[in-house]
Amino acid sequence: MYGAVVYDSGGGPESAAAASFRERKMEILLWREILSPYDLAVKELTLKFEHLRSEYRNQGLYSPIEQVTGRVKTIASILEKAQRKNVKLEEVEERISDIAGIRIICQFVEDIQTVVEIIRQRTDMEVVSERDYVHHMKDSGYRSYHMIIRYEVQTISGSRRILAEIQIRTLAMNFWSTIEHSLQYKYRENIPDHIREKLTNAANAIISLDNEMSSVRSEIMDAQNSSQIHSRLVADILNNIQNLYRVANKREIQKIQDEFYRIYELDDIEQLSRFGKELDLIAEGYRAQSVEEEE
Ligand code: 0O2
Repeated sequence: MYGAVVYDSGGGPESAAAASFRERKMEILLWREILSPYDLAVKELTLKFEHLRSEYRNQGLYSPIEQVTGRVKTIASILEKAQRKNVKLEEVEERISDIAGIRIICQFVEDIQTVVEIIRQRTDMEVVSERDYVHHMKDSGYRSYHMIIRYEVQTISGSRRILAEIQIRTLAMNFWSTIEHSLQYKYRENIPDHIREKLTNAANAIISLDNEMSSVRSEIMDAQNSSQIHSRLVADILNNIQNLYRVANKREIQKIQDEFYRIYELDDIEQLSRFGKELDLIAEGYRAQSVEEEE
């Protein structure tokens, strides 16, 4: 049969199974090369969104981004989607826009729009298209905001502008879609009617849950902000005390420490903040003193 027996570099005959294994290995190597820029894009984008989250938190601000995850679609899933959508292999990179996928999870529905605006304003991502499944729920009950972006990565063969998909949704929407996705995987698109019905009910419950949470959003945000301010204050105070150990005398440190425990137990953020400022002045005094001594 044509192509059934090929010859390896050693000149001996190679079995059809070995040849097909070798071809598959080459294919996998090729896919690895194709997917490499997508892997880079996922890493970079995840880092960038995570960094935004830390910037908000470090400045004591509420972050519209709660969690960020990313993945490169598996080869099997790319091939399955290409087949389902009748996409030729050479068109895969242009027609399958979620090879690189980022998921941004928010606490509240309102945060989704904030994240969308942030992405629209960025100069390192060009928004190609958007789909609002938050306000236009899919028949399945799926809700999420999708943005397809073009993103530039630098590779050893130069720069590449590739497509990536960003899915933005609330924690509650994510819970629903994760469960539904695993059922789709199990039932391969043929989810039994009684389960479908339960999923629809759950999707409606998710809408109510998100609405309920939105109605107490400002209270929740206030509580989260003060808890963040509290933990930052405590971290700064402990850091100052630790530094003072090196320069101040033991009795003074002991007094500062006792005072800290006393105020900490009062659970009063105003007093803690005042104590923190006083400690800053003491630490500043020691720093000035050590500079004078060095001179
Ligand atoms: P996976 O396994 O998550 O990668 P289209 O442009 O409409 O022809 P496409 O690209 O499927 O086709 O667009 P769409 O509908 O916006 O879906 C893109 C992704 O959104 C899907 O990717 C899913 O991740 C998610 N999604 C869409 N609909 C549903 C749904 O009903 N349930 C769940 N759980 N997720 C959904 P993939 O490649 O289908 O899957």
